Amino acid sequence: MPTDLSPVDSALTEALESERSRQRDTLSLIASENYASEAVLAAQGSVLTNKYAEGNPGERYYAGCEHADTVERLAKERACDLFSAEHANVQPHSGTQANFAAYQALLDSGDRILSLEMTHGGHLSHGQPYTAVDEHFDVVHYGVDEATGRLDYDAVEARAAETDPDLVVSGFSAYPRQVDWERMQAIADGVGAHHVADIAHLTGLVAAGVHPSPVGVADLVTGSTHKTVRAGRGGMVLCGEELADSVDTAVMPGCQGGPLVHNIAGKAAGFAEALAPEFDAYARQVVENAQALADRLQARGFELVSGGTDVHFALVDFRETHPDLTGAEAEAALEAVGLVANKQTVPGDDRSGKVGSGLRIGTPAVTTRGFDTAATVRLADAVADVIDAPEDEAVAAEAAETVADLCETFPVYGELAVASA
Ligand code: DSN
Repeated sequence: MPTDLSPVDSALTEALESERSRQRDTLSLIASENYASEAVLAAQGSVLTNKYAEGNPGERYYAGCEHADTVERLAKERACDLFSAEHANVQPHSGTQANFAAYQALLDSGDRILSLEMTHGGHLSHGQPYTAVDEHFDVVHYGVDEATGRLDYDAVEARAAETDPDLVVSGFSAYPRQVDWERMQAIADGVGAHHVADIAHLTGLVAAGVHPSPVGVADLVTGSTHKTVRAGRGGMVLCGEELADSVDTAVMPGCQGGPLVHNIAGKAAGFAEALAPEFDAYARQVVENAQALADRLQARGFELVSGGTDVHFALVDFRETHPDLTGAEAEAALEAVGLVANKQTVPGDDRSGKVGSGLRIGTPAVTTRGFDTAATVRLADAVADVIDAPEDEAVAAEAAETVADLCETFPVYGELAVASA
């Protein structure tokens, strides 16, 4: 089977080779990114991309699904083992699809959803303006305490009482602290609402027991599968048996047609790796590295939302320390030296999401490359140097040298064929 695209498509080959070089020669600090294993890449790049398999294993709408069935059963069983869930639907194409299916499974059109405001760390699929979620449901929001950057559960409870939602969403994209799932469930119970916990960012930490699990606490748990858990790209919904049929129907035909069986194979491959004992050490190291990063940035005078982190990223707030610097400018200055992070709004931000006054800096991907806390402190110093002097060419040159050295010391992928890398 050809793994080299060059005889048929040189433009595409060049783009893939360039992307492979970019990933090799820069450091991904985007908290939602990771480097999939070669097994996951092989599964996702397999002939399963050719197969239609609407339906569930053993009850498909098409012939020829016996191997797709095996693949999907493996992914479902492994997801259930990994997250101690009774039922897993592994067909959602993304975390956003998983969330939409969860809402479809639990709500009627027009019902009210209470979720975290996006500028405070929520996600688009929790019902931000212009989304299908906002179009189909009545969405209201809660926030974090702007002074502490943390959830004030009493305030969330008061907001739930005030807004009387049908569903409460917990689990976030840019909240650097542990979530108290039991308290969120109690808040939902208090107003007779359902509770969906979105662990898209936390999958790997939850799987490894480094963050408490909402499985068995919330009605439904949703997530993407390619972030901290490092499996094939896509989403999943976890639940108890009593909601299994509703969830399966909400995914297909509710909001999707044919599943992406090649990605489901990637999920199966990555879940097997996350079930291996070494994965727990990886997840612990992700958090230790994030805390080392946070400590070093604070020692260098930076302000962090909530004053630190319990999870896989630190969220820097420039408003006090670098009032003239935007998140977008910081992102660009860092990218120029090979440090790829993302701008972020911070609680109470006056700047838009396209600019932001903060930066989210994550450690899942560099930890996959083998970073320990000493390497992470070097990385933190390079980040701090560049942000303190974004126009200084000598500083940029030195940071770029540090990045090159770290990339060489902690390589990713080696000599994979371009079509697989
Ligand atoms: N885009 C992801 C993130 O960066 O948080 C969420 O889907």
